[in-house]
Amino acid sequence: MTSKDKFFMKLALQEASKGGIAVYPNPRVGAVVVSDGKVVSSGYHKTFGSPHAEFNALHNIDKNISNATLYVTLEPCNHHGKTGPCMDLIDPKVINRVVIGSRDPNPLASGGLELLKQKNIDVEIDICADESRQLNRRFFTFYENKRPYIILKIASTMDGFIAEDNGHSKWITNVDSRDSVHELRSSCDAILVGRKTIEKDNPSLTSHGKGKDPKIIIIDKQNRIKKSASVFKNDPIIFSGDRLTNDPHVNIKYILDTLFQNNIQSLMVEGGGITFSHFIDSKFFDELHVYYAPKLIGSGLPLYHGRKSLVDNLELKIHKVQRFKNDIKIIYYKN
Ligand code: AOF
Ligand code: ZN
Repeated sequence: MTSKDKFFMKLALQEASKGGIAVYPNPRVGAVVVSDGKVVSSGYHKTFGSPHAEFNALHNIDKNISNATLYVTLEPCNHHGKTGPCMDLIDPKVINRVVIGSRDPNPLASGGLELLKQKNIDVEIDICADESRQLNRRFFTFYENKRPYIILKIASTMDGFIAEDNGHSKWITNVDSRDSVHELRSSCDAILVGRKTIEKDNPSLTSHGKGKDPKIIIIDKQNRIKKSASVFKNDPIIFSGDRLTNDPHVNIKYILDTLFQNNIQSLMVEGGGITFSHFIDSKFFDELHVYYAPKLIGSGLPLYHGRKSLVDNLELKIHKVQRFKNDIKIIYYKN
């Protein structure tokens, strides 16, 4: 690694982050070409299905340069997907060194690293790997853990209740908070709730026009859900008694395996309290989004139904605190 490698990789990461949500479910990838210590070209993956970062950085560089270094935040792909393999674009006469942020965890696309070495190109790996992985948390979690990236969302009063004693939870938080939930839904491939949430609130679980709607997943262990519920307009997937056991942990594992097989890269879990608690206890989650509204109700359904002590560590760290008028949202990342 040269002292400049991190510097140029950070530029490639800046390129990658321009990709935004439009590349999803692909990762955000950026590339920079450096010749004689100067950046001569750069590019990033712009939208799902469009050319990869390497193509955008390499396709119009001066072919007469030599000994250039390509910095790319993800291992160049070696597969025919929506576009050709990026490996084929890397000409050893022009590029004699490739610096890679992180290996590609997608087994269909990886393998570029070995091919670069076969082409006698110098390869450096894991330069700013943490940043590259952070930028694509959902993508890496999906392929490495073989399950969707999981966001748990809960809305609570200041005294820690998620509904009144009768189960009613419309509305704890304000309109702005709820708008932000609809946006979050639109960024996820699927949304999961327990049957009771459907019965108590009859939610649509859509993005309310904020973007695409997530696939709806319902846990209904006793096969009791009524087909008149609003969610049935959107053809939900129901996990019911014949596929579930008495062990919530086993059930969650089974549901996540099924969603992984169905290419669901991100899952939002929107309650209720029991489903939320089972996910917390199973430790199958990556982000926890808690909305707090300045309301006190004294009694009601608690946010958490499990049993823990003050010494139990949930391994959460605050990623972001947001304000929606008088509501507060805390986004925690699980380490
Ligand atoms: C790269 N450079 O800029 C990106 C890569 O469906 P496709 O053909 O676009 O391929 C998507 C896969 O390619 C994606 O899952 C990931 O493994 C890799 N993405 N690779 O070399 C890029 N976006
Ligand atoms: Zn590629």
